[in-house]
Amino acid sequence: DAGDGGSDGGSGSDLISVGFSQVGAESGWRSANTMSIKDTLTEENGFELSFSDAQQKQENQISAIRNYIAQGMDVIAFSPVVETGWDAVLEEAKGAGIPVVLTDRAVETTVDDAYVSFIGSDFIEEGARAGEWAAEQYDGEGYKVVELQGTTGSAPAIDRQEGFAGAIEGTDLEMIDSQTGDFTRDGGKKVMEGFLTAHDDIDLVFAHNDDMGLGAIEAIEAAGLKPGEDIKIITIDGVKDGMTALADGKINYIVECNPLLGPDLAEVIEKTVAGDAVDARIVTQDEAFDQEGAKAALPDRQY
Ligand code: GYE
Repeated sequence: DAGDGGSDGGSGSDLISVGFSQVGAESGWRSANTMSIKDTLTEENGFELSFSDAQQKQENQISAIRNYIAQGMDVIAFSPVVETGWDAVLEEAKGAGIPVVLTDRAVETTVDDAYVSFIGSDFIEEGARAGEWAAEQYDGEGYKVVELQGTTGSAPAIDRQEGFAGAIEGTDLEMIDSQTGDFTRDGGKKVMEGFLTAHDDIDLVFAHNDDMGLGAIEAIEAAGLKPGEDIKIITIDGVKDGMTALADGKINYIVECNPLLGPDLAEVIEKTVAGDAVDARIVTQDEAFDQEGAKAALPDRQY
């Protein structure tokens, strides 16, 4: 069917066909995000979803998007693994008249009107909230901080780093090392092992997501130290495993990043197909949790 860019060619179905290119399955956040998208873009709700996992590789995302263009999907949505390098494929989608929706992560592009909407959190704000909390807690002591960055070149890694750095500027916190752990638990563990070998005076870890913070916990414990006490940990996301570590006192603070973007995405797609106006930017609302907050939130946490 398809091939003409219309809704599902000759099959006669009025489902909206959507091609979704996901980043990968690198973290608990990503699993929850995928679940939200699959649970919302169902046939029952009027969608025919084609979903692909790019395993954190931009070239896989680009070929998935090209496939969706060739198939004449009604709408293409994706969560761009990195910010740059999308101009050609965005131009192709535009040329084919297929609207694009960005979820979760931003792109930097020179293509005009490259997408109808970008749905996701404000990552600079998340980094800033983490930094502000750190600066309040540890004021006056000359604290040494290390940073576990997300995927190099990704919007959340760039923005969280910037937000945190801005918030601790001029405080007693000093960033002594910063490397990418690619948003994975294993990456966080390996980078933290390196930090612990290189520095014997780390007070605080800022991890760009829960999974890397959980990996850092393993490395800290293996080094005979107590996470949350000898070395404090701040993370971003607020998935169940992270919140559990926070409730247990192994993580000290979590800034939430809401992964449940499916409902907003469904609404934007429906409006776009109907020819209605949509907001060009939809900012997801996030909370932040300390130990007590995590204990209170955990029983109702869905992911
Ligand atoms: O924080 C991290 C995931 O893009 C907001 O990607 C997302 C980030 C999230 O791997 O856990």
